[in-house]
Amino acid sequence: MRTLLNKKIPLQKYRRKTCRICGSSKLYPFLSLGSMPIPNGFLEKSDLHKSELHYPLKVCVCESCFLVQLKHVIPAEIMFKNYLYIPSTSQTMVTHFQKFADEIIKKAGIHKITFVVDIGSNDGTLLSILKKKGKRVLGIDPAENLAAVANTRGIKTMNAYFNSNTAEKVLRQYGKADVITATNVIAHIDNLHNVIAGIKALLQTNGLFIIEAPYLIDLLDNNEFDTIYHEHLSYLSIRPLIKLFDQYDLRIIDIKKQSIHGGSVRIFISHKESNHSVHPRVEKCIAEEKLKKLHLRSTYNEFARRVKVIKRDLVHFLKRIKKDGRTIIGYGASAKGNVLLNYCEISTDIINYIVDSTPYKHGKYTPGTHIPIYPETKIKNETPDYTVLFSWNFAKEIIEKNKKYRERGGQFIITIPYLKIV
Ligand code: JHZ
Repeated sequence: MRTLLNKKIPLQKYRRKTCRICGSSKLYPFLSLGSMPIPNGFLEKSDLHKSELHYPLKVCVCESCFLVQLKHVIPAEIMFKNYLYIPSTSQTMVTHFQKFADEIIKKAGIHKITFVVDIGSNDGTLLSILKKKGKRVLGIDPAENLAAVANTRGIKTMNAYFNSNTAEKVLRQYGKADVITATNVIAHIDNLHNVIAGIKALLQTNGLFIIEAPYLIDLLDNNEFDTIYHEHLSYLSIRPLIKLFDQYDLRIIDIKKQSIHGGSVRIFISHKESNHSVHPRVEKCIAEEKLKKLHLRSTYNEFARRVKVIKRDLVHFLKRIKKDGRTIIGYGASAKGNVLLNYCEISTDIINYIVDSTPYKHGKYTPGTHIPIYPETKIKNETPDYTVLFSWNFAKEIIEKNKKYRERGGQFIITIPYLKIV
């Protein structure tokens, strides 16, 4: 596969020299996945002959506060203005958000929550559940296409990036928020200080700021290297976040582990002066991070070594079965799938097509590797020998709904945490 690293890209300008939480310049790089297009940059057929901009994908750990982060920051407008990822096409995600909404409502019973603001509200999936339960809701999302979808569904959504200016606007128009949620969005934010200053201003005295994001320990333990991509600027763990919140007189009061997206954490944050008490789970989590040696270079070097082994084994296996005349397709045109494809240099010579449940992705092509994307129904009539599961995080749901494909002899290839055929 060609690497079209456009010489005009000012890489120097995109490089971060200091940690986004503590400002230290002690950033230890431990893995490079090469250069590739942004993984949600799906292409139209008419784009296929054009060159694509490839951006470096290097990850490092701050040796002062231990935040794992990307070395380069691609401008947010390139990645989020028009966004094709929506969680609502997955039943697992919808059920997850329903349970999350129930948890918020349960807390609401105690703390009289009425107004909920969701940052990175996407198409309004979480807020629509809360709205049905009688809460006043406001979404904030930078994607023009998704903010429009949410507003059409009746979920009031500001098309904006959340920061201290946006917080001021919300304050003026709607008043303070009882709950502010941010699911799968904190990792995407470069200027975390500006965002947390906005949270501090917008949150009620006894309000809750609730973050959910993939957890660094799961990423490392399960070799989830394909979740490392340009959108995800930080790979969250608890200790660096404590340092960040402390500067704004905010504190973590509880942490609940979630199985979603290969292992996530739901973190509850409040003002220090609030009447919330701190759950012992917070100390437990800190202890676990020490035990997992998240502060040592060797932890990251060992992870990088395993990533290279996964690439070698997967490429070797796919080439062998292809040579044997087997047909291979993919399932789930996910961002992480595009990282795997680009990093392993797997293209249409190996994968015929990918099926996906997101209508916005149908008829488009994967960035960098140009594999066509079709609706899931395509494998109702065809039985490719092998299907690579690019959305391994939804393996249960996808395998369950494709029972018949397996009965007809089709097999799934699971790549993460290690190569497995089912
Ligand atoms: P999925 C997203 O990453 C984007 P991605 C984002 N950057 C983020 O932070 C992480 O999530 C956490 C399809 N599918 O969720 C739908 C089926 O086709 O793994 C999606 O295109 N059939 C915000 O893009 C893709 O797979 C199904 O039955 O890596 C899943 O993408 C199901 C369940 C999914 O996220």
